[in-house]
Amino acid sequence: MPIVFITGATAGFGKAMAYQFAQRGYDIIINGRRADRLRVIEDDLQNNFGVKVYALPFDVRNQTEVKAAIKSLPHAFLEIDVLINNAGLASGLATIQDGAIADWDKMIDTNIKGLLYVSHEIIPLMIARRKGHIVNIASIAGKEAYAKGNVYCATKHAVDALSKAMRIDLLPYGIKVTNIAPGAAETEFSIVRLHGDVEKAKQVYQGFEPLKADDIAEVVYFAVSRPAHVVLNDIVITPKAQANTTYMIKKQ
Ligand code: NDP
Ligand code: 8X3
Repeated sequence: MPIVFITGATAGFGKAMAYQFAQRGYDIIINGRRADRLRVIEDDLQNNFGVKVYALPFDVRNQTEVKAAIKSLPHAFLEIDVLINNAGLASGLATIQDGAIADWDKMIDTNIKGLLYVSHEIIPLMIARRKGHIVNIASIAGKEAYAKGNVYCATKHAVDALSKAMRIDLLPYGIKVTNIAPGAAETEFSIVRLHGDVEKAKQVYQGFEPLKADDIAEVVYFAVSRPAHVVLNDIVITPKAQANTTYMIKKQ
């Protein structure tokens, strides 16, 4: 069975992708910091879909932890066919002059450095097999900046650039790279961005129908399941009400 490694699978897109790939018979490595959630998902996937699941809790920001965790994978899970770099977050929504350094560090460390740390450990395994597919979850925020999005947008522009760069560097090894750029999707994303303010987070998605985590998971599975000679390079997905990062029609 093919193996998919999903970072940030305790919630949102990552969790939906774990279910999507399990339904299609993939064995799955799931990551996130909340180990209790990983255990529940691991049991559920194994019981419902009969696939092999390995819960691998670690913080993508900690390079030592990332390296040790991936090194500890059992032999049966080392032939990773698909890496989905999904773990990420926005922290704070503020103008550049009002931004908090702690928020900036968190976003840069998770969205850019975390993605690099995980990729650094898994790419050699793919190169050795001359095959693999890396899916980077970027954002529409990586296509255009928007008010108060500054550093989050910068991190997602970096993901966009890394997808392009990986595609070039990994071309000789037959490794595919797909960049996924979603618009507004209702997950735990806004709760995290707004530092736990659940009510304010709900308001972000009022007046229009946002994307759901499953909408993204379906597209990721579609991209990964194309024939061997086909690569979907870059996919922007928005809800119908959203034209770009700034122009959105909301009903009052
Ligand atoms: P959620 O907050 O629902 O999920 C984020 C996931 O990332 C969680 O599983 C979380 O797990 C994990 N994560 C966060 N930090 C770390 C870390 N340091 N180490 C390991 N795992 C971590 O958000 P989404 O599902 O919406 O977000 C997934 C990705 O999609 C992110 O990269 C986000 O930027 C991007 N995105 C989201 C959009 C949206 O509108 N929702 C639109 C465009 C892109 P845990 O807390 O257990 O560690
Ligand atoms: C999340 C979508 O538009 O809030 O990446 O930045 S947006």
